Amino acid sequence: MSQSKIKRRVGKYEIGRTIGEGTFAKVKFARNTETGEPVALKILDKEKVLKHKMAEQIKREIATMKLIKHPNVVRLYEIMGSKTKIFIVLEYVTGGELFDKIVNNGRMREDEARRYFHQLINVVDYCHSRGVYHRDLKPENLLLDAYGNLKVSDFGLSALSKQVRDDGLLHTTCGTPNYVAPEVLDDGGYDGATADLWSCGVILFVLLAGYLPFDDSNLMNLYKKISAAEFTCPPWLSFSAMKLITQILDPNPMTRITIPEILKDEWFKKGYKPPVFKEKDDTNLDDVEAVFKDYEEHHVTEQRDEQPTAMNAFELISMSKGLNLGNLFDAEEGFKRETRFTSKCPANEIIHKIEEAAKPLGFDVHKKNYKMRLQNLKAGRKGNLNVATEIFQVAPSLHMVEVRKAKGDTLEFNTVPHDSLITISLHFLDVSYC
Ligand code: ISQ
Repeated sequence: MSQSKIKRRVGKYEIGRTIGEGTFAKVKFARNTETGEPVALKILDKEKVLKHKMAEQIKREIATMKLIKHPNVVRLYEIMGSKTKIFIVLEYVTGGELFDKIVNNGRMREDEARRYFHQLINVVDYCHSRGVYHRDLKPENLLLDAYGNLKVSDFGLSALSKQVRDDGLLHTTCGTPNYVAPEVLDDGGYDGATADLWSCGVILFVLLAGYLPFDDSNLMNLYKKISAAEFTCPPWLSFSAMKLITQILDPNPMTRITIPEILKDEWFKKGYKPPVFKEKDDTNLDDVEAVFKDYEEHHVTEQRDEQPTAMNAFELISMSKGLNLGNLFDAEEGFKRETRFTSKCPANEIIHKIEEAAKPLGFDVHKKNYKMRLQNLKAGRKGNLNVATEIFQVAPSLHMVEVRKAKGDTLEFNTVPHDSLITISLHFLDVSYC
């Protein structure tokens, strides 16, 4: 927050707030200034990509992704490069993460879970038939559009889910591997198709049970449970759902059920409609070539305009889900990947109160201008939980505080300690939710 706001532009895109973060990429909300269309902009640091010798893999994966056009996959529109960065322009979806539904409402009814599972299997089948494997299917990659349809992100971009650990080396899995197939954990080479199916089985289990099939605070025990496929179905599961899950969560990839077999399964077949979509094959890969050959004449310019504005009503609306102002002011919505509230307190006081609330909860607090990063030193299920907060001025005496998961587990973010932090901050501040 400041009296003047920096507006960043990359080529024809005006860059907004951060909506996601990973090791190699930051995802920002952006708007195409020519068409007004909102997009998600994945920003990679060229130096980081080169340092880890990932340019070839990322180039190959981006080129493949451009060819994937499926109604349930987040579209990759184009890629651009500047002197120091690579920008991947993606479809922007507004419905949040699928698993927020579980966090807010608990497990799903079988018909609802089946509808999402149909869409997931359709995507996985389509991508596998084109030789594209996800290799990191997990809740963060399962988004929803404004109509409640599944949109899988990062299909084929497995390089971006690699992690740089403290040893400086790249690792494919990081934190606890709740969704990862046993053969992937074994590290002895695996087939991408059967491994993706295992992750689909874990996802189906969570939708129907409301909790994970394999979980243990001790990593070794968790590995053992996954390797032995040691899980128990909850008593409310129908026999046919239980049968399908058991066939998917088969620790032996050679005998694990295949997609053609799933399509014939009794539980799966109920209400299934094969996907119908028109695929226009007008994809051009010149932009991918230009970025990775680093043609200077193709570099987009990064501009920063100093604007004497605080956040206006349009920006506020754009931060709510779609154009639904109800979401902006609905206090009952519960906690998600991000939560916003407003306060009439001065910005410095808001920062001070959040810091006061965060420290006893085990957060290490880093402050920079009106942004804060709260790092939970007690490791969560997916490594340290990081929470980013940012303060925006909405009116001279009104601020909006955004609290966002920066790293870690969605389920954990939505329970302790994030909600304790918000509850305590709310107690100190004169607030209402956005
Ligand atoms: C598209 N829309 C919203 C959020 C996103 C996060 C990551 C990748 C794509 C996205």
